[in-house]
Amino acid sequence: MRTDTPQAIRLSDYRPPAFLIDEVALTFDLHPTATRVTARLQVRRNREHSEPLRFNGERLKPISVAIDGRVLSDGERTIDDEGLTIPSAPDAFVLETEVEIDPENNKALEGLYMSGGRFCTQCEAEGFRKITFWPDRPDVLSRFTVRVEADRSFRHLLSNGNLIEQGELEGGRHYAVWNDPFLKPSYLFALVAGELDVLEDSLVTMTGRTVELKIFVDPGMAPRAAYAMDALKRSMRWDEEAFGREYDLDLFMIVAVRDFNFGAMENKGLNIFNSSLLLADPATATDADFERIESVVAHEYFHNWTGDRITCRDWFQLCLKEGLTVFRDQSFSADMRGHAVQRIKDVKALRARQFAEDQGPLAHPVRPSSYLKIDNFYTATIYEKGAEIIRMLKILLGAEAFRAGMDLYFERWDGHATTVEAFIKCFEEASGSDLSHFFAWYEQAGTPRVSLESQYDEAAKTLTLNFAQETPPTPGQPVKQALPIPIAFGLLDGEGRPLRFEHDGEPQDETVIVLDQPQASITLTGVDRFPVISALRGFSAPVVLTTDLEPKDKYVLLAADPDLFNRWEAGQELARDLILRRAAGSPDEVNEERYADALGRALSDQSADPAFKALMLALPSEPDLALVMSPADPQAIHEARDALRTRLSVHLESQLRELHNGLQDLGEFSPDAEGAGRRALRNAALDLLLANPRSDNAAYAHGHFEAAGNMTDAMAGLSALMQVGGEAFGQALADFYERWTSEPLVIDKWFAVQARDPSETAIGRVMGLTAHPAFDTKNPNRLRALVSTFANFNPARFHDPSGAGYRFLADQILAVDRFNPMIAARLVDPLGGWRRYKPELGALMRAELERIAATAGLSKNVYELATRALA
Ligand code: 0A1
Ligand code: ZN
Repeated sequence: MRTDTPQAIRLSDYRPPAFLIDEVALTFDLHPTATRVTARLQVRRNREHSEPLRFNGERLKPISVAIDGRVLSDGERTIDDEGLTIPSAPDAFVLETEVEIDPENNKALEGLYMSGGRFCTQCEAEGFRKITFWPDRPDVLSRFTVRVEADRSFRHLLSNGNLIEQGELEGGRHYAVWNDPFLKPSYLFALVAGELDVLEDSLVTMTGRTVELKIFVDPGMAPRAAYAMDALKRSMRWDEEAFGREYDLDLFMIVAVRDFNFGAMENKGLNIFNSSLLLADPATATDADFERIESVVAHEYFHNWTGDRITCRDWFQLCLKEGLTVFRDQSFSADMRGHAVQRIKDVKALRARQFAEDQGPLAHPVRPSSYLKIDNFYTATIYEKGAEIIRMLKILLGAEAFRAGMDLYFERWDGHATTVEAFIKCFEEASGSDLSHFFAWYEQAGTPRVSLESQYDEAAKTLTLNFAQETPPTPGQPVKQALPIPIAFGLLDGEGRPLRFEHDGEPQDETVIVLDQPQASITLTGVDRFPVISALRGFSAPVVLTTDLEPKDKYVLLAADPDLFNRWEAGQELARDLILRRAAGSPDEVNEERYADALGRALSDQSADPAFKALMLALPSEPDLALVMSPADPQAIHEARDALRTRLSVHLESQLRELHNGLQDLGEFSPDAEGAGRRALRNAALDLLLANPRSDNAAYAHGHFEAAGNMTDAMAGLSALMQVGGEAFGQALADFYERWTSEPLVIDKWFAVQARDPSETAIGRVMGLTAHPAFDTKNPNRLRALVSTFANFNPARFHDPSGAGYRFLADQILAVDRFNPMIAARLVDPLGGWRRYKPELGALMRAELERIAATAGLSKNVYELATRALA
């Protein structure tokens, strides 16, 4: 157990920084185990106060501290575990510090560390304090000049901004000096040094400036950066067209590293990426990888305006840059890959991660009001729900006023660190609307439940819609207020034809109402036939909607709703109810046949996009089903879902085989939406085919695996063989491993597919894999491939009644916490839902959380999450 109770940081305690730094010159004398960092800061007291100077600094070996050229004595400054204090600092002065750090032994991967023999940095949120003494907070904005010196074997020496000088030094060393003309907070600082290959290109911006583009990767990997480069150019063009935002420096660089805690990082002019989100070719990456790369490259690039040029005043405002930037990358992906398909995928991810978070002990508002470790708040709520809020803002204001608000925000706040209030104020001013009520979306945690009941009056041709909303309590917020919820809807008749109606006397095909009270009732007129309501079209708000629609109405929507999101949603709801009935022991076989027929018709719709059909074919996931079953019984869900899959498979067999045979890639592989959509449908058909327990399954799956001409199909084959199990799967795994041993990103997939295996013997294999020579807990990608995949995507085995799955996860958390608290903390989440599960499982989960919380020497990161999960 921790003997000290870590102090919470509160939004209400925010004070402007006591000291500002206008300019900084940093010098890095790089050596793997002993790097010298010299910092020369132009410091000035901010406003009138007499506070001592207190800068952050952790794990720094101090060499010297000087003010205006005079070295301070021990009595004039103190240095403790958390930083440097100078009790009486002048009002304006030059502070020079020199420290030594040890990148080689930095396995927390924050600050300056080594990955694959190269130096690299990660400073968000609080890593810069592990590099030098600094007021490490996002509202201190400075101009950086950085000199990097290293052995010549570290061929490329990179930092933010423009290269202004480089040359040779004695003793086989060389140097480079970088200057970043833009003001930035320390968390956007970056440095990379090492032997790298580079892929180069350029882009002419909207005002005719040429920007050089460089992607640095492991030697030999440059061809695998081609897709990322293409995605970067499309992102840059899109930001000009959609938001009028042009890139500002003459150079934009991206570096791929193999050891990285998260996905990627938006450092000014020098993005650093987890190599899994940058490198791709058809042989080694799946369509899902290509899609992720496109979206993450866009996300980090878009941060240049929403994050870098305008940053957060404090970390409570994290959604200001993250929610907004996710909204921007989702809009980009929708333009690249199709709006309906993208929306469905985004909502699936939102529900799986954010709705789950909101239902558990870790629920928090999009703008939290206190934290122990900000690293723990890089959550689905801040990112994905944050994006939903922006999306609602656009729906409420309309595209034009939304754009005017964004323009005003860029104009007003460029070069500053600001707040969510200041952001919303721009939209109030640009649109003339009062958004004070809307602001509650940022401060209130929890997913609103909206119910809709309707009454049709055939004689009067009116339809009355009665809405009610309620948000369940979340930790620390027992009482909730009503939120403004935009609900887009339209009507269909019983034959699936769009049905016009009048709202406020205006004829409409579709409309949006804003539900801002606990209850509301609206009456539509001119409704000529009995209507089927298609509500919350496009998922116009992040809520759980329940309606009084009957299954027959949902079949109408499934067959014909012009809103493709709701067409998909109707299918999901029908399937969900069928699975839950089975899980409760009372299968509805008549409706299962009906559902299979409806799915068959949807699959034969020639006008539908294959990517959309692939989504239609996938049943709700087991974790999604666990969220709607109370208490959740993962084994029952697994069996019920499998049983429905078998039924569908038998019923649709000839159609599935036709899809599988007919959709083979003939020409060259293209990672675009169209090619990916065809492969997705073909592989979804294969997946379902395998649910039919036929004797030729092993041969069929093996045939697919052997014939695969790209990684997407190979992985689909391997997953299919996993369903078959036994010798066939074992042999394929062995062949796959042998073929790809020297490709770490592919070996990650090899670990992940085994972690997903729901068969009873799989848990032993997963545990055994931690002793495999290729397993490496220090590499976050490898750890995630095995441990996170197991805990998050293999509910049947993670929730094994023996408790072995929980124990395994807790052991991993404790082991990893000793060197990488950020990553260890991210593994706690699957145990957090313990209250939602069957009591016998919940008790076992809770016991593991208690064991974690009681461990001596726990990091603040894990301590915070384990104790919140138990509260
Ligand atoms: N700002 C990044 C996310 C990020 C945060 C912390 C990191 O350090 C471990 C890394 C990346 C983004 O939104 O992409
Ligand atoms: Zn981001």
